[in-house]
Amino acid sequence: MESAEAKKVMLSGIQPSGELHLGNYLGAVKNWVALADAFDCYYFMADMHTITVRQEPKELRRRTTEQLAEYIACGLDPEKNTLFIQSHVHEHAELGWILNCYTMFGELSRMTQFKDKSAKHANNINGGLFTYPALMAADILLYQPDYVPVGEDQKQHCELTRDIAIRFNNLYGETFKVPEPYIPKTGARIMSLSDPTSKMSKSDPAGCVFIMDRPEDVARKFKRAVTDSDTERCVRFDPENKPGVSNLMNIYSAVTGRSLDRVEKEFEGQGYGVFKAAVGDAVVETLRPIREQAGRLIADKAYIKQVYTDGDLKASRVARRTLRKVYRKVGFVEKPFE
Ligand code: ATP
Ligand code: LTN
Repeated sequence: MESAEAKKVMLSGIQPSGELHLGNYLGAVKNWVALADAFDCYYFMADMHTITVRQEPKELRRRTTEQLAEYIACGLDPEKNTLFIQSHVHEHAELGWILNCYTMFGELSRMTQFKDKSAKHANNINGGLFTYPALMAADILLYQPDYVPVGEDQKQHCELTRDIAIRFNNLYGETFKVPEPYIPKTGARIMSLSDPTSKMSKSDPAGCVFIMDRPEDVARKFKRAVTDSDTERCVRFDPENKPGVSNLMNIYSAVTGRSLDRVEKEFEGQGYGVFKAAVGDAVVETLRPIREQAGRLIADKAYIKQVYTDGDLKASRVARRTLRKVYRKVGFVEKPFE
């Protein structure tokens, strides 16, 4: 039998900056669930990243524990996955500082997420927003993962993490495993239902379907989804010329597991109205059990606390080991007492 030590390691995180949405689920969490048996998995609430944009403290606290309940409701079993809160494991901040010193100004300046967020929050372009990728590299490298399952938009940060790890290893000898991003074939980039040329995001509630939305709201959002103004009016996958319909096909394919070809055949000769209603129904049925289970778990505060307490213990043990090695390599004097 394969021992836990021999399993490959997976790690990922999501910022509790808003409610979990369909893009987060299809681009990230759904794949985490599928991989739980084959890998040693670590998933966390990236609350330290979240404060790079101003938050209401009470809301951040609520969303962090609710996000954990939603992870579990999506199928992440706490017995099989280490689920924790980033700020509980202080090694993230400590390694984050060190990796800041091995990350170049030019590299940070090229990050698309920094450019997007600094345009969106022009009155608060703080240092944390800029150095965010060094903290993300620390989040990852502390756990020596093989893969980082994320949506398409995080590929650039994962590549920078690899560059930082390689740079450090070249200077000090093998210290970090160099991880690879793990990006799904369908669902890696779900677009907004109100503007299919921009990605579905928490900051655009109209075009965003939240995991906790009521079924009638999910159905309504799909009925109102922007389709394309071409004269053809048929369900065909063509992201360039038919971004609205192609996005809905991608969503339908991801939730039903049917191929895009099969989806095209299924709706042959049907109008957009029928198609949009069918996608809405399929998403409602996918989200229904998740929403119901999340509701129950959110109410069970003692259980949620137990899960993040256990997660903290396990994650801290692993993180401490890597950080100790890094402190030694960079030349810090060993602390006499732990
Ligand atoms: P924000 O709206 O603040 O930019 P977000 O909705 O992009 O946030 P994140 O916390 O940044 O959410 O992302 C969490 C995970 O979900 C990441 O792995 C990211 O790649 C994935 N993800 C986010 N949006 C989408 C999307 N529209 N399609 C597919 N995956 C997505
Ligand atoms: N940057 C990510 C969230 C995130 C993350 C990570 C993802 C923070 N640390 C480590 C994977 C691994 C985002 O904004 N979606």
